[in-house]
Amino acid sequence: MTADPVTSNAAAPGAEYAETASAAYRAALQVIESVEPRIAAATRKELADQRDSLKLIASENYASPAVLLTMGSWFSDKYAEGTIGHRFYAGCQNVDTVESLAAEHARELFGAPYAYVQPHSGIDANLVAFWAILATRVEAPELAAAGLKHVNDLSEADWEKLRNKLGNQRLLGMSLDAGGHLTHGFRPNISGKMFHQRSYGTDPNTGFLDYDAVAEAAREFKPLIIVAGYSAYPRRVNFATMREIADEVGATLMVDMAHFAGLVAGKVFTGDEDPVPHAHVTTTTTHKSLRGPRGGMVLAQPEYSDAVDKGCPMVLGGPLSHVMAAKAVALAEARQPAFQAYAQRVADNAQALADGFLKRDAALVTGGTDNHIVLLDVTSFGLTGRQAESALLDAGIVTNRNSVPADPNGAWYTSGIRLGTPALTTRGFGADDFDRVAELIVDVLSNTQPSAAAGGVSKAKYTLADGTAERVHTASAELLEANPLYPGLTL
Ligand code: DSN
Repeated sequence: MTADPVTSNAAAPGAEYAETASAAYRAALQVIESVEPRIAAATRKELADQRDSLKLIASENYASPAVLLTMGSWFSDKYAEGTIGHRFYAGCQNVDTVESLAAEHARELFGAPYAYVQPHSGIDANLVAFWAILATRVEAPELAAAGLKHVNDLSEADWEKLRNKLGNQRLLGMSLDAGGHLTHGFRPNISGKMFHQRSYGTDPNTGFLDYDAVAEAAREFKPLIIVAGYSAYPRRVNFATMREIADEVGATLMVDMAHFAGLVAGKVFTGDEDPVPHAHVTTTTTHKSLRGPRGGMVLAQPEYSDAVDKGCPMVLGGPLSHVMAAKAVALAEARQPAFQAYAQRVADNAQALADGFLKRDAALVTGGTDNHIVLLDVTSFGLTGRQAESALLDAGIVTNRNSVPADPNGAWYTSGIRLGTPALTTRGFGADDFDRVAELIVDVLSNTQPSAAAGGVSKAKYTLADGTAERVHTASAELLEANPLYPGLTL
C-alpha cells in the first residue's frame, strides 16, 4: 500500500526542509567522525535500523529533524537551576526565553493554566507532581498551623513529625496488569516506597475500567491522591468521572497522560476524555504520541502551580535547556492543524489494526481499542508474551510483551503483546497498511510453536516454521519502502 500524500507524510514535519536537514546532519556526522568515528558509525546505523524495522512499540515515535537538531546546541552547556527569571546562576536570559516559550506553547496547546517543562523524563514529572501535592496538602497546612513560612523554621522534633506525615500518605492507582504504570505507587519504583498504595483494576468480564469499583476502593481506602492514566490499557478514560470520585473522597486527581498526550493535543480526546481540565495535576512525557524530544512535563491547576514550580530544587537538578528548547519546537509543531490530522490517524490506524486481528480470530484485551494501543492476548496462539515478542523480532517486527489482566504467565513471561500506532503513523502508514501488519503478525504467531520442556512446554523457547521470518521480512520491507522514514533525508 502506498501512503496517502495528503494525510500521511504531510503530517510528519520535515519533508519540506529535508535537503537542508541532510546537509546539517552530514556536517555534524563529519565533525563527530573526526573525534570518535565509532559514535558517528553507530549514529548512522541507528537511522538505518529505524528505517528498516516495523516499529510497533506503543511508547515510541519519530521526532522531526527540527526537534532533533534543536537538541544539539550550546544550551546543553548552561546551568539554569531555578525558574524563569529566578535562577541560581547568572547569564540565563536565553534559557528564560526558551523555557517561557516551551511553557507558553504547552499552556496554549493543552488549555492549561500552568505548565512546567523542566522534568527530564516521565518519572521525574510524576515525582514533581507527587511532591507538589504533598507540599500543598500536607506540608503547607502544617507550616500554617505552626505560624511558620519555611520548613527550615521547624524545630528538629517538628520536622521529624512532618517527615513522618509526608511518608505516610495513601495513593490509589491502576494495577499493573490492568495497564497501570510502575511509577503509580509500585514497590520496585520510588513511588511505592513513598506511599501506602492500593490498586484498582478492570472488570474481569469486559476488561474495561469499572468506575463503580474505583469509587468503592476510593471510599474504603481514602487516598490523598488518585492517579489515572495507563501505559497498556487500550481504551479511553472518563476523567470527569474520575474527578467526581476524587472529589467525593477529598483526593487530589493526578492524571499521567504520558501515553496519550498526542491524542489530547490533537483533539481526539476532548470533553470528559481530556484530562487537563479535570485533573488537579497532569503529567506527561513529551516523546511518545506527542512526538517531541525525550523528556517530561507537568500541567497544573492554579492551587498546585506554585509547588510544581519548585520542582527544582525539590526533585530536579539543572534543567536540560537544550531539551526544553526542543520541547518548544515540538509543541509548536503540535499546534499546527497537521498534528490534529496525525492524531486522528493514530486512533483510526489502531482501530484498523484491531479489526485486522479480530477478523483473523485473534483475541484482544477488551475486544478492541479506542486509543492508540492494541493489546493482543497471545494465549490464543498457545504462546507466552515472551515467545511471541521474540518470534516477531525474528521476523523484523519490534513489539514488547505485556501482562494482560490476571495474567496466568506472570509479569516476566506475560500473555500479551502490546502494539501501538504512533510511530508507523508518523511514517505515513494508513488503515490498509495496518491491516497488512495484523496479517503479518498473525502469520508469525500461527507459525510459532512453544518448545517442549520438562513436564510440559517452555515459556521462553519456541520454534518458528521454516521460511516464515523470510516471508514476513520481505512483506514488511515493501510496507516500509512505501512509507519511508524521514523522506528526502540523506546522510
Ligand atoms: N516505557 C514506557 C512505555 O513503554 O510505556 C513507559 O515507561
